Amino acid sequence: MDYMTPFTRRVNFDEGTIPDAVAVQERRLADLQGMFADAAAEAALLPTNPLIYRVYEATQNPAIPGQLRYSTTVIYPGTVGGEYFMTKGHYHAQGDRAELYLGLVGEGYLILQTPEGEINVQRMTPGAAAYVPPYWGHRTINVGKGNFAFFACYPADAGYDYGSIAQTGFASIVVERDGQPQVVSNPRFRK
Ligand code: PAN
Ligand code: ZN
Repeated sequence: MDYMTPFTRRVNFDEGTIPDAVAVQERRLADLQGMFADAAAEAALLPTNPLIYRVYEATQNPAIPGQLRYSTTVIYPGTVGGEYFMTKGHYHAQGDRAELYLGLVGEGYLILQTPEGEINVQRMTPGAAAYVPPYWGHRTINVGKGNFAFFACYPADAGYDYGSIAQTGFASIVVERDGQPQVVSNPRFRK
């Protein structure tokens, strides 16, 4: 038996970062082009191409059954035409793979959607352990004034299907109304 060597990575609970991450991915507005409901507001912001979020990957564990990977995501505060900064969102390429999120810093929403377009929203604050069941697409949204960060642990072979979300969007979006987050239907949702 070729045993894998155990290891530990430290999560910074104040920042929501993984300082010794094996990879850090940056997602800017250009990477989310076409995903915000207000196309004009998105186009107006595009020249400055703001940083929306970073993903700190703790591992590059092999993408095979039985292995796990874990990471943190830090979403910066801001809106595009009143719609809060958010992740691209995805289904798992292997749809039956679940995932666990744990809120670390700030306040966010986890919005989930079935392939049939059913929506579910979970509020995430530090300590909230939110379960993403098999088959639900998922996106996180920073609805606070500061950074929103969470930890994620998922089967290493889950993979990412970004294409479905890029095509249809989520049926609901989260916008700022009178300074408060509000879940409203997405005018650009294509089923
Ligand atoms: C998370 C996400 C991370 C970034 O680790 O990948 O928060 O979101 P996007 O992948 O949608 O850009 C996860 O759900 N992994 O499966
Ligand atoms: Zn996922």
